[in-house]
Amino acid sequence: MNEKTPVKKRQGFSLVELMVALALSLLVMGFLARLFISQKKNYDDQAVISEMQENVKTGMLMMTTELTSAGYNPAGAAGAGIIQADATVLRVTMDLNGDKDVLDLNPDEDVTFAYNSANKELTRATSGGTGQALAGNIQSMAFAYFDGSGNALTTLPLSSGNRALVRRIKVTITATTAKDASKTRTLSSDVRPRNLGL
Ligand SMILES: [Ca+2]
Ligand SMILES: [Ca+2]
Repeated sequence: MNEKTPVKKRQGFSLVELMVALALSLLVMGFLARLFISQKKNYDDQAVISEMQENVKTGMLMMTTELTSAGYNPAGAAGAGIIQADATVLRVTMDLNGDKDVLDLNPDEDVTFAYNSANKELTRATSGGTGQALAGNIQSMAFAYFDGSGNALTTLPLSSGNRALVRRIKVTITATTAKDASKTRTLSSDVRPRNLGL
């Protein structure tokens, strides 16, 4: 029996093997670290985007719900309707309590939605007062107006004659994140105030 060969085979790792093993594990660790960082960034981005979408969806829903009642005029004597219609300002009235005026608050009968470009906010004001923020981090907001045949009424602000023709309002909002202005989401919604033109 030659005992030298088995002894040699039982030797531990050579320095070269150790170096190779170390290099490989460093590569694997580096890869895993990069994977983890990119996963975490994806997750953070998603969280920021969902927060942004919630913010803009909530603001949009509150606005469109209220706009649906524009022109509500059950007593036929309040003169309710669209008071101001511009690209970034929309003021509407409605006689929600049916007492022949549009002056009452809570529920508010005279509401203005506007885009505040300085603060990047969608605002809501009552009775022509100061707007309060409904949603922040809004990069842009635009109202578009259409008549009963679907034709766009494009001369803004609309004249009183054109305001009376409005049957559909399209709201488009582009929101961004506070952290990163390059991430945006655009949301559009159509409102057909059912009392306009009645
Ligand atoms: Ca009223
Ligand atoms: Ca009243």
